[in-house]
Amino acid sequence: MASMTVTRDPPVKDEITLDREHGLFLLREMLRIRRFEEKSAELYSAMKIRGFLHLYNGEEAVAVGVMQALRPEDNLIATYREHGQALARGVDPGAVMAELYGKMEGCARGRGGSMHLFDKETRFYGGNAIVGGHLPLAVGMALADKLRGIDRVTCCFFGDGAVAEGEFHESLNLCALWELPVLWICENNRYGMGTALEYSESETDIAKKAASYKIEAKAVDGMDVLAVEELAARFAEEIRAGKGPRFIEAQTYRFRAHSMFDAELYRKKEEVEEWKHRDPITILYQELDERGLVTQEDLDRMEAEVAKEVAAAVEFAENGAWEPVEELTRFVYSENGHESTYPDWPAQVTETREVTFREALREAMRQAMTEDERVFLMGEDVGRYGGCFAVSMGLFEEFGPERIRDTPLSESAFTGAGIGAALAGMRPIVEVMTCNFSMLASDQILNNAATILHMSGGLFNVPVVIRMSTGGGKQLAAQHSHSLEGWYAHIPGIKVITPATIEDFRGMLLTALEDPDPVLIFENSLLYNHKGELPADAGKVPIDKAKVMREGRDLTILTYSASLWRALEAAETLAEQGIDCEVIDLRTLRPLDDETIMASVAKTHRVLIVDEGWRSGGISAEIAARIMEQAFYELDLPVERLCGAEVPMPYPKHLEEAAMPLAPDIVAVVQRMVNHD
Ligand SMILES: Cc1ncc(C[n+]2csc(CCOP(=O)(O)OP(=O)(O)O)c2C)c(N)n1
Ligand SMILES: [Mg+2]
Repeated sequence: MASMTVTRDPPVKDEITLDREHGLFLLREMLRIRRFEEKSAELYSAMKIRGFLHLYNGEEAVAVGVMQALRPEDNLIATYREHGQALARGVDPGAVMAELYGKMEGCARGRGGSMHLFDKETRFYGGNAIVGGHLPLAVGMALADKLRGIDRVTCCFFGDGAVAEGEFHESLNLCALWELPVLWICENNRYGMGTALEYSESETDIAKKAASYKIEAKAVDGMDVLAVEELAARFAEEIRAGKGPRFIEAQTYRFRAHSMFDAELYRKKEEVEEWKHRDPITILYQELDERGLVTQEDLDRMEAEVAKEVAAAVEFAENGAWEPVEELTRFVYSENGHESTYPDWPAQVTETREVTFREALREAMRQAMTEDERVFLMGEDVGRYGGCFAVSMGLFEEFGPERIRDTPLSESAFTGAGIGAALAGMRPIVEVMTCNFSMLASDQILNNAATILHMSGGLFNVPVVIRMSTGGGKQLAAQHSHSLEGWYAHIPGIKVITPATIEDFRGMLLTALEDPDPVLIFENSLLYNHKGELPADAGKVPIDKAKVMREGRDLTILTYSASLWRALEAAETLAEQGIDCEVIDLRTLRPLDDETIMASVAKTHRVLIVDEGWRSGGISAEIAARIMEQAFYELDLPVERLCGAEVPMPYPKHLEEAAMPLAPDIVAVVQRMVNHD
């Protein structure tokens, strides 16, 4: 384990072998970023570039210095102030400028803009604009490499502002705990927008904070490219030697405003001027000059070359095309569909055996891990404890701690790590104990998993599977019992599936793992103990189709998850009274299978939606609206909804039951609807 020392001694400059060629290269790299950005500011004023534009002027030595330590096969992930990193990494300046313009030729097809530069060839994973939100992704990318034995460094840039975010602390802990090959670069430019570090941190020594997680951490003069390069190279080497993560606090300063909207009321002009005396470009020029390695002519020639390069980038962007509006919804989901690995559910079931839904799910995970070495399970207590609902019981002993990974309580970090590992080519299954807890990871799910494919213009997909329990009925009160699947179904970019049968508990997971995009699986905790007949050769099932579970002619009940069994029970009671209900298991809330729903509406002309989730703005409202839009004239009476009561779930049994749509409630509503005629 790395020692936790914070060292601050300046690098021994004389020991840095600096030849003319390399010195001029570094100078040119910084100049290139500086001139590119000055031009960007000009183009912003000319309204060619819009949105937020965060410039890097003053901080160039950090990106340029660090980049010298990286190899082509290394990963890079950065914040929204990332033009410098992208250019220094070798992303084509024309593609960067076109991205700033929002043109199709941009490095993210114009979908990301200045804050979201992506590039596959240079392994540049954004451009991320949620402060601290990309740190868990770096953890996951490095985890993917460690699991596969790939020798690669993941380098993650972020600002001092991120240090106050929970994701910083969760990520550093996870990274240090698992000894992952991440080079963390904190660009401490002393401000997070207009808030100086001393107004946001009780401890302003950032390297010290990193060291408290047992990560070897060092502060460096971020205005001195040679110092940054020297430290980054040493740290990268140590990471490659298997010594775990390293952390650099690069002390720097931005010369311009936070973004183009910033009036800079929070700092004095004199302060900025003072820092400009420490301009990284001047510092390097002087250093080279002292060593007799540079001349004014060199600088003039460089300026001319850079000006030409920037002009060419602008011309490229100017000549670029706008994405046709018809392409608007491209890259919300991958276009290459499933890569089929697992056999389908057998058409004709011959031999079966009775197992619980929990066991069926466990078998699916076992099969996936046996057949695909990219699959691993990660979450709180999934290993040594066996899973809080005992779903993964025994898998730890079978597959070991690398593939059945117990995580610290850090929903955001481990869910984000799953997303990062998926980005890097793994097929992680992330288990979140309950959907209530998933709210702590909602940033990762909503802002990362659901957006990256689209934001990167189709470059990077996220094949992660996130499982979580849902639903009430166990007297677990208001922070363990909610049904939030409908809330997640609101989000484009993810798929939301809700297994209710043994086939689906077993087969949906396998299909989800083949899906190129993020899939959320909501498992009602009451169903884990259900038993069913599992075919000997059970395989995968579709995750985009609803299923008619009971044919009927008088009324359609649309439902999903545990409510399916209540609806089927109600249908039996109603059948005894001569009311013949059709019961449909929606199975998937996003995408909804409109075809199956509308076909049933056309058959029965009456619809009741049963949803354990809350009514207002819930999935039942969406379904009712779709029926109105697509099958209004088929209806004999208004669509009705039976939903969870709009209360935080209460603890006492009788109140909990009153808050959930149970079989007798369904019977009563159906009777009223049918007898209404
Ligand atoms: C989670 C989150 N909160 C707030 C913001 C708004 N915001 C954008 S940049 C920024 C300051 C971040 O400062 P720092 O991390 O130091 O990076 P710098 O801009 O200095 O490079 C804030 C508050 C955001 N993008 N994300
Ligand atoms: Mg800052």
